[in-house]
Order: sequence, then structure tokens, then C-alpha cells
Amino acid sequence: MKLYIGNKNYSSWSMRSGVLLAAFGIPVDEVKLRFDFSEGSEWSRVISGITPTKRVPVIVEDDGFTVWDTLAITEYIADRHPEHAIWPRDVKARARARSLCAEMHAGFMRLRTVCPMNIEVFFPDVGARLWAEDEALRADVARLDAAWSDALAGSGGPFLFGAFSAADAYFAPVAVRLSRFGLPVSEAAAAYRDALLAHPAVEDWVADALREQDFIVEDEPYRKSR
Ligand SMILES: N[C@@H](CCC(=O)N[C@@H](CS)C(=O)NCC(=O)O)C(=O)O
Repeated sequence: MKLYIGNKNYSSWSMRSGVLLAAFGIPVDEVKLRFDFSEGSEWSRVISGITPTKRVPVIVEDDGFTVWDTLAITEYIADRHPEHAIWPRDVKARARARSLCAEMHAGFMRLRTVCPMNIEVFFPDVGARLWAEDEALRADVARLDAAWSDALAGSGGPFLFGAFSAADAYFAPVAVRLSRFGLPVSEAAAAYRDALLAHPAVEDWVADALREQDFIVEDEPYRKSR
């Protein structure tokens, strides 16, 4: 099985699937396609051959069967690996985990827009300015904090539903954004953010991202070069 991903430094959706597979020790060959949206680039050639959405992540099985979109990939991994608690085993916890993933998938638009994932850079000044000026960003972070705090209070942590699950893989890129932009959160949310960043699957992803040393202008609203 192959997992097509984008630049590890920037691709938050790739990170969700990559971290999920790594966290459960599910073997996969990662195929990285550098974000290069110019005509004739490797990205343009390869991505249109494997998914109609032209987005990563995408799973390509050895027989050519493909699965795209992080939610579908998560469900596919869970179906293929019932031996792992990809979703929490308890039916209500599982439903809540799916609600949170769906909310992440469709929401938190302001946070995603103004604080794009860029693992290798800390932007505390940008974060402080945004925090002071941007009410929609503060609302997104408040909702995130409430969602995390509620799940953690129910499970006792250290992850949202106790043991690491798909919901935690879904929020790993958010932990990176909070830390890189220095956005303030409650004590409970900060402890969870740090637990996520310290998870070996997240640490490995971050280490790979730091080795990339690339610069994709479309993903760099706050830098002119590296
Ligand atoms: N809903 C999709 C979103 C995927 C997505 O937007 N991926 C970005 C990278 S993080 C991408 O491929 N961007 C390329 C483009 O916009 O052309 C998913 O969950 O997989």
C-alpha cells in the first residue's frame, strides 16, 4: 500500500493520514509529491492520475485501488485493521470522535486560513497580532479548546478518548499551528497539545518535515524566503 502525500512541512491533511498509520504501526510506502502546481511538474502529472480531486493524501493499493480524502482514508484504515482501535471501541466515544473529526474536516476555517501549517517556523509575533485583531480566529480557538477540554474531561486523557485514536491524528496539525503561532489555550488544552507533539508518530513526522528545507510560495503568507 502506498500513501501519496505532499510536503511534510506544509501538508496538514497528509500529516493526519501519515501520523495515523505510523501511530498504529501499519506499514505503508510514503510517496512524497512536492507541491509544485506549475504545468508539467511531477505533482501535476502524478496527482491527476491517481485522484479526481487532485489533492493529497491518497492511498493507492498494490492492485491500483485508490482511496482519497482523509475521512475516507481513516475509515478505510479502520475497516482494514479491526485489530487496532483506530476509532475508540466504546460506541458513544466513537460517535463523538467521528463528530470531532467531521467538525475539523469542515470547520475551523479561520484558524486554517490565517495560521497555515508550517512546521519549521515559529511565528509568535504574527500569532500575537492575529490574536489581538482577529475575532474569528479567537472564536475558532475557543471552540477547539472547549471540544478538547470536554473530551479530555470525559476520558481522563492523555489523548482525547484515552488511548491515541483517529481523532488525535486529526488534531495533530492543529497542535503544530497552536505551538508555531503561540496561540493561547487553557491548561487542559495546552497539556493535550504537548502530549500530541510528544507522540512518537508526530515527532517523526516533524523531524522529516524539518529535513525538507523547501519553500513553497503558495504556502508562505508570512515569509518571503527561508
Ligand atoms: N478534504 C481533503 C483536503 C485535502 C487537501 O486540501 N490537501 C491539500 C494539501 S494539505 C492539497 O492537496 N492541496 C493541493 C491543491 O490545493 O491543489 C482531505 O481531507 O484529504
